[in-house]
Amino acid sequence: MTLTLYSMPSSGNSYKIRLMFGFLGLEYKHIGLEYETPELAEAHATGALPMGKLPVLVLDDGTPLPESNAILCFLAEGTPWMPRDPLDRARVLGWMFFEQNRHETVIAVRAGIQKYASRAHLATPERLAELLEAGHSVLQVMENHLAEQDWFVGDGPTVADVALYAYTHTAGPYGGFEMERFPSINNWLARVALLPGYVGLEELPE
Ligand SMILES: N[C@@H](CCC(=O)N[C@@H](CS)C(=O)NCC(=O)O)C(=O)O
Repeated sequence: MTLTLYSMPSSGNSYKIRLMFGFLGLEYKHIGLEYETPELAEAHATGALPMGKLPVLVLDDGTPLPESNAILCFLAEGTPWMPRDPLDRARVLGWMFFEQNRHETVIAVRAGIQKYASRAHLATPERLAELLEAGHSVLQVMENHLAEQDWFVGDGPTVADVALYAYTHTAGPYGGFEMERFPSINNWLARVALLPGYVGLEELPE
């Protein structure tokens, strides 16, 4: 099966999928579309992005699958990265919903409004302070959980770890969050980076 991934090189949501491909040791065709480029505008115009966002995984029959966490679940099905036990699967999904509802909307947003020129007007001192406080409370939820166990669900890494790793590992340098307050998160980040097949955010396929 030839899988094609439309991904944004600088985006954590897209990085999740590149990281998952690395951990699964799967080859894929990569089409990089960076923010605010004519190539991304063309992908929008031609309807290549069904929900209007990246990443999108395209199956070999041409079926497009959008939404990063849905793509993770699809790729991980039948592997140890997605538990078979119904309760553990639900726990994995719970952390992935947490990631999209409470984590990405704060941690990634604080980084994004400081990084992308077209969003700089959103980076007011009030908004940055609000996002800093909200981000620290989200990170504290993760810290409390990881103080008790090495991985988010069960005894090994799952797609919940992949989903949460993407924006957490840049929360300090890009988002300005005080990561020294979260030792269990830092130990978990180091554990993820040591897993076989790990690829960094900036390591794009040929
Ligand atoms: N919930 C979506 C969010 C995807 C998303 O927001 N993608 C952004 C980059 S992080 C994007 O495609 N931006 C380009 C655009 O809006 O044109 C997911 O997890 O896949």
